[in-house]
Amino acid sequence: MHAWPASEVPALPGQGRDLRIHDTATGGPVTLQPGPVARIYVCGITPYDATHMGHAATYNAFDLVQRVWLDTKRQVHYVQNVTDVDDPLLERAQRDDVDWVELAERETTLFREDMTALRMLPPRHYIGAVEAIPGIVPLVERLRDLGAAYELDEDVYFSVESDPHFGGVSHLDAEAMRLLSAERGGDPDRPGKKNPLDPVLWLAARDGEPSWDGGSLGRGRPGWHIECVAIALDHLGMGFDVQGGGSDLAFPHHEMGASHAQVLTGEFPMAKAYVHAGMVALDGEKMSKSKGNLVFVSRLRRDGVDPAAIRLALLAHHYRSDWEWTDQVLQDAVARLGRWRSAVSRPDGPPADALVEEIRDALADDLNAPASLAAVDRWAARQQERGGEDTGAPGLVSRAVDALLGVAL
Ligand code: 5CA
Ligand code: ZN
Repeated sequence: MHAWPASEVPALPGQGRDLRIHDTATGGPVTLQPGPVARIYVCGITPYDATHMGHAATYNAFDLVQRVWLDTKRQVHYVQNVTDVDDPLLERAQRDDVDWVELAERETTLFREDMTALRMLPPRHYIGAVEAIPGIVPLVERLRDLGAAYELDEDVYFSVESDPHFGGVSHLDAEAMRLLSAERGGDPDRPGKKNPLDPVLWLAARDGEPSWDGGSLGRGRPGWHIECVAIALDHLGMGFDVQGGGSDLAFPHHEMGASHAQVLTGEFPMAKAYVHAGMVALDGEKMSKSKGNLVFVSRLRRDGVDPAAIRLALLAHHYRSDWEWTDQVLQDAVARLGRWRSAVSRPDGPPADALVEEIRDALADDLNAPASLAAVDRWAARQQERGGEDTGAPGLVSRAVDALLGVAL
């Protein structure tokens, strides 16, 4: 699949710091020291509805990861998937009586437009589940040959007990895992499974559902976790730097994915850090396509909201906190954007070299975007109160805010 166009990242004087980030697996901060090419996999959308503020907040967090790395003069190899075949997509297509392929294409197109408008850097490889199927089948076959997968009726399941590290991403107890598995696409109550948590790797063809040639597995379609593993291993290999997504992906998705990959390769760990963004809520409940309590990026754009203000609204919250979208959040962001634009449009201002370092320090410290906004606020306020004589400062601030925060002033 094609991704979306990249916005330019201005070069800044000096160099940023190595990123220290919270890792769900170890439960604490890790300082990542990638090679010259940092490797990141971020789980993509299931395209059955438009991009909402929750999605946008999660992609914003991982966009910042890339910007911090780019500022350390590394390259970034970023991979993202599109879950363009899965139960929720097929169910929505059936409910609305639309073709599932058309639904997925339409929503993926809209997602690309939203990401472009928000200046999110595009992945180098943007891969759909359907196009990944030829790579998924041999992995499932290999898991079966290793004794880590078994058949139930004609479906193929992964045996979680085959990975000695299973549980090491989310650290949940069995009961919590069971509940979350039932909530998030698993089938813990299906009779005949070796362990109720075992996730499906390959689902045999069902009437009225799309299916593909699965070689020795028979016709069918892939399970959710193996999709991301196949794409990540194909394009990044084991031991990549960051596996990212919202906190609702820690279990089962990232737990299962890590186990699949670790059993397949015999290597540990799949990722050096498992990074999870908090959940954005609306009216007290997690924003979710299944609940329908959504604020869409595309809707705000259609209403004339500047995408830079949407981005500032996201940046005003620490990526790890759960927060609530309100009109006030947006109004505050619009006001801040106005103040910043007016500040950088003046011919001079207070020197800004220290500000650039403050933004760098804040972001390198577990992506503390709110602290970086506060630093820019202070510079703009100082300029407003006392002016300044540095003619290079407004341009430098504008470039730093663009390069490090993805906000075009
Ligand atoms: N296709 C799978 C991942 S392989 C999937 O979870 N798709 S999704 O469309 O449901 O979500 C896309 C990303 O947005 C995931 O990282 C998910 O954790 C995140 N996300 C979903 N809802 C919210 C929310 N309310 N707040 C923050 N992030 C969210
Ligand atoms: Zn995924």
